[in-house]
Amino acid sequence: MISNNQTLFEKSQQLIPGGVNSPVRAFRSVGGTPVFFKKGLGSRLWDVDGKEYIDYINSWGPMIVGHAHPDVIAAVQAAAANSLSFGAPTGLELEIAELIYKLVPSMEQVRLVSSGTEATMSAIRVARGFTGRDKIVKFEGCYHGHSDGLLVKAGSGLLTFGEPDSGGVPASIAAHTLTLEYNNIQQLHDLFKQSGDEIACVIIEPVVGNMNLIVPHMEFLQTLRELCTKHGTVLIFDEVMTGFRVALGGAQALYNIKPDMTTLGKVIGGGLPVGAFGGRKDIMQCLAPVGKVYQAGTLSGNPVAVTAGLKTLELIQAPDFHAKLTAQTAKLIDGLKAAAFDAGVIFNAQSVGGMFGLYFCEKCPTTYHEMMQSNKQHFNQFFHSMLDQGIYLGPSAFEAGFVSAAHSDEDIALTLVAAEKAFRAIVG
Ligand code: HOZ
Repeated sequence: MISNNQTLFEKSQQLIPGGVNSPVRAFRSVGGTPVFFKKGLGSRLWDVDGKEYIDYINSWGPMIVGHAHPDVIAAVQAAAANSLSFGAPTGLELEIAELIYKLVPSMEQVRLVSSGTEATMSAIRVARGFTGRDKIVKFEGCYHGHSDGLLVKAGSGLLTFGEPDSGGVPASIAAHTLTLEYNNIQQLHDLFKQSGDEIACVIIEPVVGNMNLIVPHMEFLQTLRELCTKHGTVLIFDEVMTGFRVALGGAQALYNIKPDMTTLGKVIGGGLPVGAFGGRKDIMQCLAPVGKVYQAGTLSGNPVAVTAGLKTLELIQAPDFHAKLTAQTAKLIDGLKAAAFDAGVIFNAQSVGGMFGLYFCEKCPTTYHEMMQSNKQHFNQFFHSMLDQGIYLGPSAFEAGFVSAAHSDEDIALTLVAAEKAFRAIVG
């Protein structure tokens, strides 16, 4: 029987490259037909064929309070009635800047943009303007959006398709990007010894969510902080994914490391397009119109999007919000590990706050190379069995998963019943 999903996908491919507006969504890595959604509520989604799913993507992180939360929807509706955009300042922007500073105190000044890609791209420009240096450092398998200089040995969709470097990026631009192995302290020392004083900034996902989930070693983050300080290099924490999700104050609060700059996205917009970058005031003062580093955007600080973000940030400040989210995510992970063990499947999993990683290998990976050891074929079998049973996971072995505050005990229990069946199918 031809489904609406299939029909829409076939038609979309005629007009939209690959039928999707962001590559991972095309299911190329796992095979099959992408799901076209029409409705979400709380932890659940419904596709165009009317099938219901428990959602563990949550729009790749933003839907931390669940889909269509009534308070968020009401706030957005009220804001929309006052115009969708002004292209001029509003009090809402000051309100969110104050709130960001309160929750993430390293962000002494902040500028709002419309996506995580814009946030990281702009943060790097400011860091270069501030230091007068060109070289930047990133880590293999980390993904910081799709600006040219950051598509070097990158994660997310590039890993999904097995090509960590993108076409269309001039070699002369990529040449300014140096790439090190995540969690490798020796490589940090070696690079900074050799060219520390030429490095404008180091950008890092303090918990990686774009080559599946990778947790940092404390000593690695501490060494990075020390070396950046010693060499006058701007340390940028890309907290687009981890911000407000692994803890209220993000990964920098969780690990007690203060970056010079931070980039935000996802949760900060509550599902509408918002990004932000900010940090030390002396660095941020390099931005136009105060300083010489140019950056701009017609929809930056959009009142409706900022309202969704403000309401979401208000909701996640409820007492124990993150403790409950963390516990619920851990319950899912513990249950999955037990189910895999019972079925005799080589599997591991871990979570940080409301983010989790699933690995079809013995140990939780700590680097890109270890992550590549995960059995992709087993992941794909698991993914499709879960999807058939109405559990929606990221369609790639290299993406992290996300739990929301709307995920109930019943959701977790249903997920684990499905997982038992999915693991058993793997061993046949
Ligand atoms: N880059 C996102 C996952 N890490 C995927 C974005 C999307 O397809 O919406």
